[in-house]
Amino acid sequence: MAKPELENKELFKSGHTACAGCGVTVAFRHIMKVLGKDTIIVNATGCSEIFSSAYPISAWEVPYIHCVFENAAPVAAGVSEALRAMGNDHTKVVVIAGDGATYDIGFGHMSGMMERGHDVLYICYDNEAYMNTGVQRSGATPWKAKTTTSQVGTKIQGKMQFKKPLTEIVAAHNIPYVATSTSAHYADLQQKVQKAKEIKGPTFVNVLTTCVPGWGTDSSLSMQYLKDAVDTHVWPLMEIEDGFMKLNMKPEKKPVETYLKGQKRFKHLTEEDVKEIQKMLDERWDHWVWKEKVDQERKIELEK
Ligand SMILES: Cc1ncc(C[n+]2csc(CCOP(=O)(O)OP(=O)(O)O)c2C)c(N)n1
Ligand SMILES: [Mg+2]
Repeated sequence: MAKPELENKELFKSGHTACAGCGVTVAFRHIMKVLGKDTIIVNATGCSEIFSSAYPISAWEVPYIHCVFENAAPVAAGVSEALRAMGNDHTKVVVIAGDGATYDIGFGHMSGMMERGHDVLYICYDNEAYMNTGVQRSGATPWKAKTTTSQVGTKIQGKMQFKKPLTEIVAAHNIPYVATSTSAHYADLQQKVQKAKEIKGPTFVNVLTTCVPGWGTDSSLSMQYLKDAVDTHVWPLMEIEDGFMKLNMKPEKKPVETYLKGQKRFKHLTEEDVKEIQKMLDERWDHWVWKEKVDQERKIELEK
């Protein structure tokens, strides 16, 4: 991937009120360095809107619209169409929304935007729960994780359902570009945002980020947990370009305990739970490696 040209000026500024060690702000800084000034941000309700845009201050150095929780995608679609009607073919419209807004509450609206083919880059920052309202479980919360609405007791131990496979669901809309990244893999994140920025039409980047109070982790370890998420194959770095999937990193697998340990939301896990999670991860990784092989061989075949 080509190295993107980065904006020297910070377009997501310090002075916001995010927690120390918040993974979301790190992602925003790097995303804005790639997007540059000719950008309109449409931000769904959630922590990011609260910590970055409490009136009368703003951390954003570009035009910014906060909209209600569920409708970031239609607002962005409207802005994008208005720009087109005005003959503006250069300003990029970018949605920034949390997992609650994307996996769950704004899901239908996002799907409609993808299906209609608007020229919008949708970035989901996935911290795996509704953090702003006090850590409620979302469709993105992993199996067994403790949240305030997936408690640990004698009958139930954490979330009983599995994480929704949103990246694959969005890819099934047959949009030109879908990718995963994390706040800690700066070069990967920047290159993917650059690629998505240059594509006309709907694109999607799903960024795993940490939440210190929500995950119950040490604020100095936010980036380490994200690196471990990739190295344990919990969150593979991938791109699905024109329908063809590619794994961007194939790290030597670390045991999943490396990632789970020290996170209070997983403190109650038994040895059996960890074994079960490891088994699921191994099966899923084998599937991805197989899928990449099939997709890439097919791509070469079609390009002949
Ligand atoms: C329709 C609607 N339902 C619920 C809320 C309350 N609410 C505001 S922020 C938020 C959590 C957002 O979660 P997420 O999108 O994951 O972002 P995060 O806070 O984790 O950054 C909730 C439930 C709301 N504002 N509107
Ligand atoms: Mg969230």
